[in-house]
Amino acid sequence: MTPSVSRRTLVKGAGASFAASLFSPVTRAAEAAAPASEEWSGWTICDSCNHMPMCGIHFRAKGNTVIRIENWKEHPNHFLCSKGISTLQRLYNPNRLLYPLKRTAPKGAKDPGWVRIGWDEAIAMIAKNLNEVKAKYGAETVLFYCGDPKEPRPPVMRLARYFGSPNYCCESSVACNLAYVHAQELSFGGEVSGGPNGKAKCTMIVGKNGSWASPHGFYRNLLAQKARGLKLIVSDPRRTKVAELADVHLQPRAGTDGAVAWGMIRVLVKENLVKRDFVDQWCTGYEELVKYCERFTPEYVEAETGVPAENIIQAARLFADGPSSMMLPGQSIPHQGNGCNNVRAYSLLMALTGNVDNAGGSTFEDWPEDYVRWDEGYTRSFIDQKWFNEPEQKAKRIDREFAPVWNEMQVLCNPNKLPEMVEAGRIHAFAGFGTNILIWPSPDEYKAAMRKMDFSFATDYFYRDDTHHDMDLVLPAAMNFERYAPFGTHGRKVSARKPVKPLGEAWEDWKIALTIGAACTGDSDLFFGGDPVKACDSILNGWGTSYAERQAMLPNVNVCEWFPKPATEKYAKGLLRFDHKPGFRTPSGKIEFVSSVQAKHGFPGLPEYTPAPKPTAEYPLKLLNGTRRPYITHSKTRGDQPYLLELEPESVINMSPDDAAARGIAEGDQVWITSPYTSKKVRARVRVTIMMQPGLIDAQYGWRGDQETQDLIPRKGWDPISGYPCCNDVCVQVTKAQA
Ligand SMILES: Nc1nc2c(c(=O)[nH]1)N[C@H]1C(S)=C(S)[C@@H](COP(=O)(O)OP(=O)(O)OC[C@H]3O[C@@H](n4cnc5c(=O)[nH]c(N)nc54)[C@H](O)[C@@H]3O)O[C@H]1N2
Ligand SMILES: Nc1nc2c(c(=O)[nH]1)N[C@H]1C(S)=C(S)[C@@H](COP(=O)(O)OP(=O)(O)OC[C@H]3O[C@@H](n4cnc5c(=O)[nH]c(N)nc54)[C@H](O)[C@@H]3O)O[C@H]1N2
Ligand code: SF4
Ligand SMILES: [Mo]
Repeated sequence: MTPSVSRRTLVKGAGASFAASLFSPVTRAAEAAAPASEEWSGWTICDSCNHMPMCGIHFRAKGNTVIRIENWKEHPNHFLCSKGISTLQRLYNPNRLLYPLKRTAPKGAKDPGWVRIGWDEAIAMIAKNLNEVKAKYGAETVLFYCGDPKEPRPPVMRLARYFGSPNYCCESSVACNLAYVHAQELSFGGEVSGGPNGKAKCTMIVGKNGSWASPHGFYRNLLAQKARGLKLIVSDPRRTKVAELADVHLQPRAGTDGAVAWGMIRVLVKENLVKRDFVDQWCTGYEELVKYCERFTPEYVEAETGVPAENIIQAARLFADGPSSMMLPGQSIPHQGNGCNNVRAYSLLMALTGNVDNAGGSTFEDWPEDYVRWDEGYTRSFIDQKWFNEPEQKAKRIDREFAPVWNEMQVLCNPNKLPEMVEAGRIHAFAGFGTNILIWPSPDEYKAAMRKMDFSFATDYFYRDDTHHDMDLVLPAAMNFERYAPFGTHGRKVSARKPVKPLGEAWEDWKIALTIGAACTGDSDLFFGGDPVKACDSILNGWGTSYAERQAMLPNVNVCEWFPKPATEKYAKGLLRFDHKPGFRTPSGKIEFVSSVQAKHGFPGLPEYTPAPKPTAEYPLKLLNGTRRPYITHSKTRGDQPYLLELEPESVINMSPDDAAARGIAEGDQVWITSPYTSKKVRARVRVTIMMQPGLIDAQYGWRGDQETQDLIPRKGWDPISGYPCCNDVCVQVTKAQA
């Protein structure tokens, strides 16, 4: 903290009284605003790619203006990428939404007639409308939703809870990586994974391109581990930077991973590489597994997946010679019709080789019992997770029929059938925080659903016409440089921020959610008087610390002793189950090769393999609709951070040299993409690259107008175990556009 700022520190209560008496008060941005001539240091977390934990930003400000951003060198993730650096352009983008807007024209009108209103009017309007819908149709007909922004989630979930709607959803229950966690929970009762670490002899990375999608440390660590002799298996149809380091690069046809995994399982069984003592004591369903794997002979697997038989055998042997760890896919394979089962099949390799919660293998998180990740509410008590898990609440959720396994297992509701649910009268109002309708296949159907709502609002950094056009209210959210909440957790380390004051009349999402909660319920205490810092302290005080204490430590980010020290074999020590008995958090207490929850809902309990849609003469190319690029995040960074738009100003698809040559396409040519599911033609430019194998192209979704690839994906054939759309299971044709 610079002297110029500490002079202006205001002595004002911050959170629970014990914290306030123990520690100095929180420095509030409003009070800290220094004269324009004085420079001071602030600290925040980057939210530009939303993978977690995020990178720390140290900034320099003059008065209330951020003038420079730098690496926060004491932070665990301290190297900023191009997206992080350009968040400064986003902060001062002249198009930012800075005032609450209310529509004055009827929904569906070409011009919504937006007018600026004050916060008092906006909050009163929200409370009145949501409570009216609740009285008329039931609280559960209000859908609370957070998009990819992870930071608003805990208070929005608390708002849904005390408003009384179990229909709380977020982007992670639309798509993203929660289906991978879901797949793991079905077999292991929790997430078990392991990046390349110092004790691993072998690591297998499946459908994950960490060199681009989680850049901090991932690639450097991988290089270091390779240098000390780590064996690396990578499964990825593309030749990524990660795959280029592999000892065995399995390059299956997209969508065929289940066959690869079962082929490896069969090798373990046939070559007596299964750790029988571990399997007999801790797993169920081994006999069924042995029987089912029979059909996945190396010859069949080679024909089905395109992976040479000897590579399957070599990969299985390498993995069995552990300790071995496994990193399973974030969003790639889960976005396939058989995604969950394909992930589950791979994950069983860990159990079969005894590489579960062991040194050098894959481990469960070392978390206190009450803790859940910050994107899921921080603590079970903050969001009252028990309430969401009551059967009575589960029965009111809109995912109960179309994704019953998900409904039973997951606390977050899956909203992918929103259009159908609005049509059926099961959803009447929408409360969105950072919402983007372009994340869904056939976005027009979601736009139409929004138009039919009795009432809807969203908070955002920008006005997005695609999403907001037919809403009743659009509210300005403060950006990461301008907010206190949430605090950060990075393993056992906990960080606070020192922000600038929001521009215009933007409010922190936490303040918006808490203020709406207080207004809807009439209980201000339940929502901390609308104060994000007090809400953070309600969690942090339980951890023996406070926001003020963490802020006073800046720039240091220290361990919070509430988090237990890392341990292995937690399952044997009774550290995983809520009843503290040895075993796993599954219904049987064992690792379930045959999932009892899947079986209960009428699905095969084993993660069986279902072949993915295959290319045809008319649509000969498989499309990966949404692989990450290092300089783009989804739909949002492009116009918001103009520097990034300069790097890739329009939709670019990657294509193999063979496919390009066969179509007379050269690097930079404009093309049309067509699919069997729409009459629309989608425009793109081509990059010709050996990263792609013949028969495969990749694209970025979320471009607007005729570059939007979401229309190419069907609204059927979705994964029945997760209810996720099959963004990566589509076959298309590409033709060169006439000059
Ligand atoms: N075809 C296809 N579809 C996909 C995917 C794919 O790979 N292919 N990926 C899926 C995945 S993994 C994801 S994560 C989703 C992407 O999830 P989205 O929700 O689409 O993420 P963004 O495009 O980042 O858009 C989020 C919106 O929130 C706003 N915003 C950003 N930060 C904040 C904030 O802190 N507060 C508020 N109030 N607003 C904010 C942004 O301005 C933007 O309008 O898309 C999914 N859909
Ligand atoms: N730069 C940047 N970083 C991001 C994001 C971003 O938008 N931009 N988004 C963030 C979000 S929300 C998410 S969910 C994560 C996603 O992080 P990742 O899941 O690592 O993202 P992808 O780049 O899609 O990497 C997936 C890899 O899987 C491969 N793949 C696709 N289909 C298959 C298949 O059938 N089998 C196998 N074995 N592999 C397959 C693809 O070729 C690709 O290389 O990234 C996060 N980080
Ligand atoms: S990797 Fe880049 S965009 Fe993602 S949190 Fe770090 S700096 Fe921000
Ligand atoms: Mo995601």
